[in-house]
Amino acid sequence: MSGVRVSRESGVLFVSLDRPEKLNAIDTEMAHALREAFEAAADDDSVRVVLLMSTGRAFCAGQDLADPGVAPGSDLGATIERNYNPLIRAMRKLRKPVLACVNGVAAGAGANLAFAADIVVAARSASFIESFSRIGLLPDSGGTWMLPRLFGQARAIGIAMLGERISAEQAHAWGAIWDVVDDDKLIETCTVLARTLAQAPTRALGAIKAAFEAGWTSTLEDALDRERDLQRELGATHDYAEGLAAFGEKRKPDFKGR
Ligand code: LHQ
Repeated sequence: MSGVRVSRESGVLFVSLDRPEKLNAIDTEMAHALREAFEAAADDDSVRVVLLMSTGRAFCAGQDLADPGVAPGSDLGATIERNYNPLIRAMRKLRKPVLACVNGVAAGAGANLAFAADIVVAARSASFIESFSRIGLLPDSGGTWMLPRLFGQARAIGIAMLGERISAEQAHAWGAIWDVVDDDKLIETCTVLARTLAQAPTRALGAIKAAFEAGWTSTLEDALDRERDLQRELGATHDYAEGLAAFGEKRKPDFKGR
């Protein structure tokens, strides 16, 4: 009903945009369902990775432009504050990896939803469009923050101003996404990667995510202090003890995410 399907298997929370007849364009209900899925993932120790994916031919066409709530003259800031900002915050604050599996076009907030993931894998036929400027808007959903970081300032501002379609291969060649794979290998590649991440030392991955993000706005001195504090916390985890034991015993570690 909400346009989002959620299921769980072996530590992986599958969150799927499921409004294919609208190219998975996001309405209020979907935005809230997505946010709730990420917030629930934070509270659930059995979830160790979130795999964000979509049904149909598109990943996500961004905001549903047919929604009366975004008609000219309406308060777009209110829509963003209610629907998009809480979603992006929930994704970025989650101390667990988020993997985006981009099957087709990702436009507007749909592109920035994918870029808010930690690891992005795209099908060769997929593409990204910062389509905001085509309709007189600026990139939202964290785009103005994320695009220069992923693409570098020169490309980011070109992408945002021109609103041109960027192929998955181009995004990969520019270093903005983790991988691009043949269309028929996408689901398998993402599922394998998600299972690998679900067996990783979750606390360490969460600390990596938080430290990288904090690092964007801090000095080296602050980063060194943060690394010391986080490493102290990680040194007290089961997974560190297990990692060291497995190394000594020359076996595969059995990480528990705690
Ligand atoms: C759509 C949409 C769509 C509704 C395709 N909505 N129907 C936040 C809050 C506040 C304010 C506003 O913004 C935001 C954030 C944003 O995301 S703004 C950006 C919104 N998204 C866009 O501007 C993208 C608009 N869509 C497109 O550029 C194209 O449709 C893409 C590139 C996604 C796909 O192109 P095609 O593969 O050529 O498909 P199509 O254009 O023929 O679309 C298929 C149908 O889907 C079509 O309907 P129809 O009845 O003619 O078959 C489109 O109208 C509909 N559709 N996107 N966002």
